Amino acid sequence: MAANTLWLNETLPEITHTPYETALAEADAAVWFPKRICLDRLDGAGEAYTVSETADSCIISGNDAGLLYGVYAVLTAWRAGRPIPVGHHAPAYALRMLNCWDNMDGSIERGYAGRSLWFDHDRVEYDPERIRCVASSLASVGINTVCINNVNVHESALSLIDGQLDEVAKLAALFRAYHIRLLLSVNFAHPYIAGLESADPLDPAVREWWAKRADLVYAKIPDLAGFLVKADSEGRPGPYTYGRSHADGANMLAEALEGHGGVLIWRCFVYNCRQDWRDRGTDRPMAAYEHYHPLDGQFADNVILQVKNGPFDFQVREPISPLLLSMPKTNLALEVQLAQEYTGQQIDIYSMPGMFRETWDTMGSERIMAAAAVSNLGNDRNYTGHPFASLNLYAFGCFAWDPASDPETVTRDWIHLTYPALIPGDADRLLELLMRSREVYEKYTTPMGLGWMITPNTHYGPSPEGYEYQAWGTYHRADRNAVGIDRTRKGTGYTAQYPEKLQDLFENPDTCPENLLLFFHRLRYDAVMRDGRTLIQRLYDDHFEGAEAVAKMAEVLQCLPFPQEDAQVIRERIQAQIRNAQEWRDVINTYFHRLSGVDDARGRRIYD
Ligand code: GCW
Repeated sequence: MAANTLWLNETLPEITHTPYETALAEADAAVWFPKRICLDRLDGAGEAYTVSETADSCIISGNDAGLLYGVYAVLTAWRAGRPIPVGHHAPAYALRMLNCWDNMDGSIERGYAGRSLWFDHDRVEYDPERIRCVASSLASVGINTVCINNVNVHESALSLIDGQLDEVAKLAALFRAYHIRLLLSVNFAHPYIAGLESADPLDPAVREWWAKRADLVYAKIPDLAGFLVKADSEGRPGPYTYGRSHADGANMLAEALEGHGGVLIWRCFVYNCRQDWRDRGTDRPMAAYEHYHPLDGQFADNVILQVKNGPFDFQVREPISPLLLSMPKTNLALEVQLAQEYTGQQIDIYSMPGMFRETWDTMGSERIMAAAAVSNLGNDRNYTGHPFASLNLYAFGCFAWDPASDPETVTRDWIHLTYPALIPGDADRLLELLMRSREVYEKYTTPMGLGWMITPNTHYGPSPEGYEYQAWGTYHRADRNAVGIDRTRKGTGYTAQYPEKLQDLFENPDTCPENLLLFFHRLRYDAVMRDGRTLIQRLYDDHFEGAEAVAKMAEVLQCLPFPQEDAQVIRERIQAQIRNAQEWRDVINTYFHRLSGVDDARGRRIYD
């Protein structure tokens, strides 16, 4: 089967100079660039490149990876109708990672684009053409690391660093052609499962086991980026079993990798997932900070703590995780989720460039040295389920390379690359639709940072009390008068985890950003919002407006000439999104109407 591409038509075949030049020539470089494109390799390292218009050598880098990125940048600019990016370009982070939650049986945890591209039948299995296409697309936006297996490392995945190493090494070679290194999720209890008496990180036998395992792995894959670990989280094993700290656990694994130049990435998604809903003394968003802040400075140099962008779990809107702002002596990686687990599952349209802008704007920490994204890829024909979902992957790459990226430019470029045949007016309409899509989804689901009214487990569609009496720590505690949890210093004390400026901002309902009001505050339905409406009216209005906006999106999409294969998927999915938005609107409005007894001031239909 001929492989489809993501946003670029060119899948560059190899990594030597000549094919780059050929690819550029074939892309009709002369049209936009008066000279032959030459590539010049200087001595040196690093992924940076320089594009110059004056010298004979137009793309210069000290490294083949830099040349590759330079070529793609020039191609992208050309396709997007922008001037070529003359100047010096260096990535903000050395590690720009995709985390795939692929299982060995071919399923993908929270995957919405089909099955795994590289696992099936408990083995490594793939179509090399499709791997090349994906790798080439990832490289075109500078992604240089791919974790191929789920952070929940089930028994069958233990073989990835054992019996199936040769297969993993072959896959690594395919990615390597595009300067992408693999990363592997490992199970903290692996030595114990393999027959040792424990997995205690301070047990010398355990340390030795991991050191040997790392030697074996690196003998086959010398450029492996390292290991990724989810420990003591949602039932996964970890150092707490042995009364050890997460620094003990991470450092032990880091030591095994150090001699090979590998990094140990340790996820900070740790919280009590067996909470009693009656317990008001535990506030889940506080957990990561409570676990890790006291350990600041205790991690080895080749450990990176990977922190989700928000303190909960990839809700439609969350404030920045305070942990990202409070670990001055620890290497950190930001983790975002492209897989639209809570954000429409690649059926509903939800573009993330705006969210990336906000995240990077509030983060600004010098300790962030890597960016990771939970993948939205699968083996669907178009790789991302909804063709528009590939924008999020594209945008992640852009922001991970350059956190100063502009959401509109990124979205516009992606449109030009993906749908080159759209005339300018149509491209503008698509741009506007995509740029607004997050806000629209937010309105018909859970506006103002409320979150967690989603159907448990599947995480698609409304269920206002689905999580209310469960053990996950995800409560809104709506009653007949009010909704939300007071997370100020007078409440759970969560705001105190932020640096002073943000603390003050969030603490006060008058200064708290409106789109986060119900994340930080418990408000009465008759509370008056900044524009004079009551909270309850605002809830009704947002849900009506959100659903209406989806209907309008459908009208716009109907008029845009997409290529046939995409057109059908887009048509089907917008119809599903319309139904989803109506369901959210009606269920949530009815829920609040029944609780509060307050009618919609505009007399619209609320079902009772
Ligand atoms: O949001 C939760 C998901 C789990 C996921 C977990 C995590 C991989 O529902 O499916 O497990 O986050 O990030 O580890």
